[in-house]
Amino acid sequence: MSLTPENYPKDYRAGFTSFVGRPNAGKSTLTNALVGQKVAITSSKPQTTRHTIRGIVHRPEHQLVIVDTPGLHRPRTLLGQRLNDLVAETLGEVDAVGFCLPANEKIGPGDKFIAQKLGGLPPRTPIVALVTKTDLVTPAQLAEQLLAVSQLGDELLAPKGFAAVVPVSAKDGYQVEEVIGVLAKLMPQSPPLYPDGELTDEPEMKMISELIREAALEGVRDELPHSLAVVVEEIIPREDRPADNPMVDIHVNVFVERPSQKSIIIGKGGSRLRDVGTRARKEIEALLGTKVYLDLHVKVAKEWQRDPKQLGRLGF
Ligand SMILES: Nc1nc2c(ncn2[C@@H]2O[C@H](COP(=O)(O)OP(=O)(O)OP(=O)(O)O)[C@@H](O)[C@H]2O)c(=O)[nH]1
Ligand SMILES: [Mg+2]
Repeated sequence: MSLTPENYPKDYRAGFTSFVGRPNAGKSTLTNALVGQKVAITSSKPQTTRHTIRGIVHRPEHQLVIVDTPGLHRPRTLLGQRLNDLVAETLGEVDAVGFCLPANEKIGPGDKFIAQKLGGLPPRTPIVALVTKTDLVTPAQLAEQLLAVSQLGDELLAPKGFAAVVPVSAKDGYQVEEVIGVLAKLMPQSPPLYPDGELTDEPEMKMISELIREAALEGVRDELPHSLAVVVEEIIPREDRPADNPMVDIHVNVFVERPSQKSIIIGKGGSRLRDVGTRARKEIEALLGTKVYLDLHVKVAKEWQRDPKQLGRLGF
């Protein structure tokens, strides 16, 4: 029998945990691993996540709503500022925080900056340190990092420190279930917040634009990842298709900030853009369960990351 708000175990727990951390700390990859399906795009480029994404973890005894957030960093543009504000807002509304720190990188000023912010949260919000990417270090290095992380908590989150320090690898699945268990214990007793089987509340349009941005991020460098924005303009079911083999046309604008970036994205004779389209299309077809024709247009939106009007138009 499936779980409903009327029928659930008496000691059932459900609530929200926000993942925060520096750009690239592994927040989105861990969110996907906990949910068991891709709900957030990931990449080796910093600032991949640009909005909060909810991923829902269902277990018989509890439901965990993970709120993945953009990486916190010293902002250099209006976009950066808006992303930091978004994270700060989110932190006020959750039952617990998962602070992600990569096992393979020394704790730096960026992490201390975040720990200080977390120190300013209401004292009842428990903060769990999640030491990510453990597959990249030796057991000795991991032990050292766990100690350093605990010390960071004792220093900057006094008097409580971290509620727990949990090593995890989203890549090989090490301790993924453990993370769910530790966080679930910190959730309040509550009926389920989402229906059984619902894994995210991301709108389809948003998921599609994100999958295209993920494909476009691959292989670009320097400023370009930051300059990319993707907007799905229309999704139109193709007419005259057999009922058992439908197809949709998806019209998409890919924005960059400079004409030179436009040529990079398009590539020689359009080869790079075609490649991005092919990779994104496969993922979108899997998501929608129908054949897809992707129509990608690259446009220049000058300095959009610094321009309030254009940021608004792009949904920030
Ligand atoms: N080896 C290894 N790599 C990982 C693991 N988790 C994440 N990564 C890699 O780390 C990079 C960053 O991962 P993301 O999940 O996008 O990081 P993020 O914290 O969401 O980054 P932003 O959204 O930019 O703040 C990607 O290249 C991932 O493949 C892990 O457990 N092991
Ligand atoms: Mg992310």
